Amino acid sequence: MTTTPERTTPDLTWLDDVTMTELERNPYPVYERLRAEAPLAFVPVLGAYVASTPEVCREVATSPSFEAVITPAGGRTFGHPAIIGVNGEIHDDLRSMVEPALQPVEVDRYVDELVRPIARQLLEQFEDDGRAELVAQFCEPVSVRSLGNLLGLEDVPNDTLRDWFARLNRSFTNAAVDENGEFANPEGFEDGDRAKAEIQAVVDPLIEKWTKEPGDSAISHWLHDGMPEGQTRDRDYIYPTIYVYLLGAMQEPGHGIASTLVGLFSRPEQLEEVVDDPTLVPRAVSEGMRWTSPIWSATARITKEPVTLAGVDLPAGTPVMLSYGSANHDTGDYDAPSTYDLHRPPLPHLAFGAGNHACAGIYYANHVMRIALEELFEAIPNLERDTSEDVEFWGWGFRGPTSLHATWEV
Ligand code: 261
Repeated sequence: MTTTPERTTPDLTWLDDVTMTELERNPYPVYERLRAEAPLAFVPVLGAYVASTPEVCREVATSPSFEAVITPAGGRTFGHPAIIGVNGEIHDDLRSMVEPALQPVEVDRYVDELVRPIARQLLEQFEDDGRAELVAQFCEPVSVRSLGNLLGLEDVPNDTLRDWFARLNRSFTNAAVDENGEFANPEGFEDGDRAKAEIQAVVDPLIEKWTKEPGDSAISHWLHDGMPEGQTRDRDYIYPTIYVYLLGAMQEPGHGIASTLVGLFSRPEQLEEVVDDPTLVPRAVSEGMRWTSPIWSATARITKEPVTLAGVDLPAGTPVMLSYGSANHDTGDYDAPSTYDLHRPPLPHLAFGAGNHACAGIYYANHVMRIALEELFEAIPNLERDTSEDVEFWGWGFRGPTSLHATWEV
């Protein structure tokens, strides 16, 4: 007698107890279990399927049976047409709108003279203090001031740009749903709505100015480039993509810088190597992006037709969330993935996504993070983590340290 091997459906009832707060505090234990038991699984609190391994994330992001869709809370926050959630001609147009300023030859032309003086000026404000909270005093300001100036928001203060990304973030990731699939915390979108009203009060007049008189800011180019003579893109058409920038592009280089620093602080001998040899900074950043991926689980795709993937039958029109931050901790690809290690084999990771919606700002962001860390290590080579203060990471959609206290001898 022979026994036929049976495919056992894993018991995933434990997923019913997963809460948004738990995922935001520390998503790794839940996702470790998902990767082992069900790399494509319906997560009740999210009301959606989640892809948690590199293989399944890559397949969902690159398969012609899927196309882009914005997450429900993301769509509630940004509206339509946001570049991350559209397809076909609108996506082609929005990519052609944002890409010119992000082309490597173009970035190489401006990025050093944009970012280095900003980093230098921030460092001057605290390098003689012997201590700093680096997230608020360095990582976030470098990120928002650099992109703010590129976009044409020179007159918007750092703290305003930081406040905007934080409020858009909380709205965009207000993902919890109830048993009927309705948003569990609808009031969680209200502050994002107020932030958008404040943003429009500042950006509308700039759009009016640049519509009449084109400037050299990125947003002015978004209005005019590729349009027939005398025509501009409508403000309602570009606002959702402005919000994409004011959240992700403003916030994530700061997360990347801060996470890389926390990773290096966890390996003091590796921090010393990087300080002694700044050519190692790009590797340090790449490992930081793998170790704590800033865009941890904020994008999605939807099936265009019935699809069977990882043993799961998905009807047409099924959204799947891409948990790249989990994929980047897969033990199939990485030894001891929760350890920061500058010297691990430099395998590609998924922190910038994959497929036709992969990050358009990858080249720009990597240079911003590199230049910021070069200037920090040059100014303060004897930087240490202040171990009297805890480092707490937060976020499921977007993830990074909430603060990072450092000290040094002056
Ligand atoms: C610039 C990338 O910004 C985002 C990416 C994914 C989700 C939301 C974002 O604002």
